[in-house]
Amino acid sequence: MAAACIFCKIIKGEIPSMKLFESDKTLAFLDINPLSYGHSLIIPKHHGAKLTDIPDDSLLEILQVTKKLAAASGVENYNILQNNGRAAHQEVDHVHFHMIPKPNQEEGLGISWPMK
Ligand code: IU
Repeated sequence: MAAACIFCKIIKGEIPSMKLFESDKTLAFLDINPLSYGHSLIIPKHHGAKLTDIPDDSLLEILQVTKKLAAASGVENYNILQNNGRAAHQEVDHVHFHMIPKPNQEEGLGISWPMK
């Protein structure tokens, strides 16, 4: 845990979030500024800024949780996005995977892309 990290504060419950899933290694919650309905963040509880800072077992669980989260929500079309570094639009220095549902084209809606 990093004292000043906002996602560590969310993990500790010091900042509220809309939690979707929690285990000893992983937390999933709704993004506060969603690009589409259901935009979620799946994060390791282990603090690390970059993908290379996160243990492999934690990364594996994140992908498993992301898959189950999409299936449980009935989301069939979605993007998984993980940004590393400012030039790649990383704003929060605690590794996070975005799960961004992509509404049906027929509905005339779309996520903004690229992010930000
Ligand atoms: P990025 O990959 O670091 O650019 O994404 C950061 C995301 O974290 C972005 O989509 C924010 O809306 C989201 N977020 C959040 O859900 N809750 C917060 O308190 C903060 C950022 I700060």
